[in-house]
Amino acid sequence: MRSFIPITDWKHMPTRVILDTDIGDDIDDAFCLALMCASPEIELIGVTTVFGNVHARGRQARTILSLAGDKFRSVPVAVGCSRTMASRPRVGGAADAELPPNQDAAAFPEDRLPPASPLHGVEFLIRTLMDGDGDIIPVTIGAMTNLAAALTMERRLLKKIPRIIAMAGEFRKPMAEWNILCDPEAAHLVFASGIPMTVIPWEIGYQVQLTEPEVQTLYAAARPSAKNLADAVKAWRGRGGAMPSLYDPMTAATWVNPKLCQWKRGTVSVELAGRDTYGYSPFVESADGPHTVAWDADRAASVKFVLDRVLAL
Ligand SMILES: [Ca+2]
Repeated sequence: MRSFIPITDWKHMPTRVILDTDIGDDIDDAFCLALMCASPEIELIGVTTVFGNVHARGRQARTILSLAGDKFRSVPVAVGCSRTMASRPRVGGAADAELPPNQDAAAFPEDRLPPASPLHGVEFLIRTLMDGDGDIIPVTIGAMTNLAAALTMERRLLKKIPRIIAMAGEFRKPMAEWNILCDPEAAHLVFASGIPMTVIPWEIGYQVQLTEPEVQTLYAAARPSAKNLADAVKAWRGRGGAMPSLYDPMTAATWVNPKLCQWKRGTVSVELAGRDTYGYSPFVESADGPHTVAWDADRAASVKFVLDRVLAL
């Protein structure tokens, strides 16, 4: 077994990011978007939505941005792919584009929001990344359909994207993690692209779960952004959610402070052929692999980092 890689390997720049999200189902996307707005180390230059009801997801994203302050109201939100590339139907879950996400009660109606970007999410990704200086990092916290489609349509992106940060996969338990399971073919295209990736697996969110007193801290918040996040948590819990696990916000939290986790390097692949292992994501350690994966998180420090920032937004 290889040892954990040193934190000194990290490059903190660039910090311009596009967030690609399935906000509205699990609650952690809302935490992630709020955390990005609350983090001066990150410049959020766009949001794309993916999977199922992408229009309602975009409305929730624009709600969070509009509450985060004037400079975020103009951040473009582009609606992306509702359907996936997956070769097999996914068991369970709401991929139906007609179903509202469970946190829809926390999203403003359309007439209270800045308009969505006129571009499709995939087009937004291609144009923004190609127009950049090779310094823009896509952060994917849902199915990877938009990013895989962008890489397929515009192969020059392979040289334009310096790194991808993803919440995806699981390397220690025999399971298909949700974001990969929603579209394994897309995840395969992204992981096999050769672009360096920083990966937050399912295990990290499992380790970094809020407690009831921590949720109550959020419920007691007075600031509009934090109150809206509390409303989203309440809507999510009212629809069967239990305790928020901070899978998605650990992408942004560890980009700002990598010491929140220990890390390994190697190669992640996506299983597409197995009868019972479709969507599994095996990880093989190596010193020069393209993928840096989080292995263990400091729960207390991670929760404090995320809550302190979103409560102050
Ligand atoms: Ca997500």
